[in-house]
Amino acid sequence: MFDTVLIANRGEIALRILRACRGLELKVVAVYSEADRDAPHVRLADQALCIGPAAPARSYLNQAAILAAAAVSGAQAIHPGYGFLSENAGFVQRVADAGLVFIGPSAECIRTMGDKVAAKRAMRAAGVPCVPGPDGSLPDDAAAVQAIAREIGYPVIVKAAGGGGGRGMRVVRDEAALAEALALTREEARRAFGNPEVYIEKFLLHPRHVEIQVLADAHGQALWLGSRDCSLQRRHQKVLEEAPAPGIAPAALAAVGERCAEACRRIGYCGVGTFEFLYEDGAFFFIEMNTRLQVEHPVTEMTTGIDIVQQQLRVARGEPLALTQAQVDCRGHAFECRINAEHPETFAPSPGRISEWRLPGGFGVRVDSHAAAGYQVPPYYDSMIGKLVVHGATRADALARLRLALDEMHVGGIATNLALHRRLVRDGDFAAGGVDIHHLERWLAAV
Ligand code: MV4
Repeated sequence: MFDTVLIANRGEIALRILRACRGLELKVVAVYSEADRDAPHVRLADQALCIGPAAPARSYLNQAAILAAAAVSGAQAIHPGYGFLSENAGFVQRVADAGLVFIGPSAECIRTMGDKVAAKRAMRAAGVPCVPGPDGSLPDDAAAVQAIAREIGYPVIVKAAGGGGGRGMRVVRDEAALAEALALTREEARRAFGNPEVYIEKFLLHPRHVEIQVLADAHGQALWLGSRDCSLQRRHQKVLEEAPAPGIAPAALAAVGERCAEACRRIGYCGVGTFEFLYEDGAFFFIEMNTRLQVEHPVTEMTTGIDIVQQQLRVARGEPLALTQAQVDCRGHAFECRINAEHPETFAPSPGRISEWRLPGGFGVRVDSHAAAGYQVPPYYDSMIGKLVVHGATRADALARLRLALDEMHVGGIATNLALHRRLVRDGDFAAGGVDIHHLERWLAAV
């Protein structure tokens, strides 16, 4: 079906995808910006094409340049990685129209999930538990909205249908603040997403962010690959993730996981995806679905033993899933620390030349990174330079291994968040497991 894959991404994920392609004996075409000439995946690829200047809008987001690179290189498939064009339904359509395979779900599935109102309606209809609130977007009539909010009960949250990932939302504490919040969110949504539609939900005060990884083929089969807890975040940027979500009964996870897999079957989903939930007081509430490979996929790989990127390539190739739900066995516990080139106090990006790069190792330790000694971290992109992933038989074993690995790791020449991770993994609340989405910001304010 295809034997050559174009990787429309950069950094650690481009290298990760290249390795998965190699494992399936697929040829690789790298596309790179002028800032990424010396990237390792560019060197390792069978062919490499420069697609433009450093600015993402002129390279990794330049759809015409990427399609042209596929045409001249003979690539028959495009892997978008995460970010950039990975959830752009228009791009997926153009890829299909060019007779190429997009390694990911259909444009239609991406479009549905990109509209958070449509996504929630589809998931509720498929039996996925959602945050309390009406199924549609809000009317213009202020009195009608007041009645809806009263019915839900304050506090509520107003969210843009075109938003997601923390963009375009506003918490409303009481009726007095409702009208203005609604108007502001609508106006922001119109400007930022070109869609003024907004919807309303009960605002949960202390939830955890728990997500379910799914994998579906083009033949109507779908699996869930366990849970992850991504509650440790700052300003909607995840910092440290783990699998499985700690302290939740396996039967409760299985119940929600089964709902997610069934929802995939219902909407004809193909590829990998993630159902994001808020988890509070023992209940799951769906908020959004990500229709891409995620940064934190390795913790799921470590606990299931499944190469998620290879599976993604296989289902895109039209292969039926070769494993059943009963064969998905989540073993032990895994953590991932996102290693960022950033100032330890201000969190401002800290690009520059890496002078020293010492990696940890040993049993159960994995580092996904494109960096090395001498590597120049460009200022144009995300500041993540690698992911430290550890696995252990139990959460305590994995945490002990993580502490040692963080102590072993050393990056010189640029500022990183390694010191933050070292302190965080010694925090008593984190060690106990199950902290909420506000924990990290509270902790940072206190220390
Ligand atoms: C919420 C919420 C509380 N109640 N929805 C933020 C990102 C976007 N995916 C949804 N978000 C939230 N939605 C209701 N009804 C709290 C958040 C939220 C959050 C969610 C997940 C991870 C981190 C977060 C940080 C702040 C707020």
